[in-house]
Amino acid sequence: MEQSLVLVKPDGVQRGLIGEVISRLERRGLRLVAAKFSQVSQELAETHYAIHQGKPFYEGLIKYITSAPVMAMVWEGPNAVAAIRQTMGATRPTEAAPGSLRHDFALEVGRNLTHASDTVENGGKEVALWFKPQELVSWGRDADKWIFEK
Ligand code: DAT
Ligand code: MG
Repeated sequence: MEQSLVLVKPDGVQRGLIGEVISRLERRGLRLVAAKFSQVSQELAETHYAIHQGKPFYEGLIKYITSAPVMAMVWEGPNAVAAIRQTMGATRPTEAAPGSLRHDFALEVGRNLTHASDTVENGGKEVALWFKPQELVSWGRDADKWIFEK
């Protein structure tokens, strides 16, 4: 099953939006696999955002993600990566589709509430970076057959 890392970033946690993010993903039909509330270390932040190293916003990004706790989760489902990115909305809140989280709750790219993996391959890598294999729960939901076609 396709999996994505999802983070409710420090602004989302401080603004009391953890429940809103979880609610939207649950409502969409995605299945929760793992969750932990934690303070992100400098080392984890730098590894997670290694691809952005050297960009003008990099230092601010690391400061932001390490500034307060985050809610880190793994969600799965058919087309989970694309579905979750759509539920989050475009990186820049002013370009995010109406009804998406970033549209409905954010204004600035540097305070855009959430992170979600951008490809299936990165989903796998990010899940492995943030969670130990034994922290991932493999389970069946009674409603799965009404949400997942196969
Ligand atoms: P996304 O989080 O939608 O995957 P990304 O991977 O391109 O976006 O960038 C990671 C984060 O870095 C993004 O959520 C917010 C920040 N960011 C990206 N581009 C930025 C910019 N031009 N100015 C400030 N922050 C930026
Ligand atoms: Mg990204």
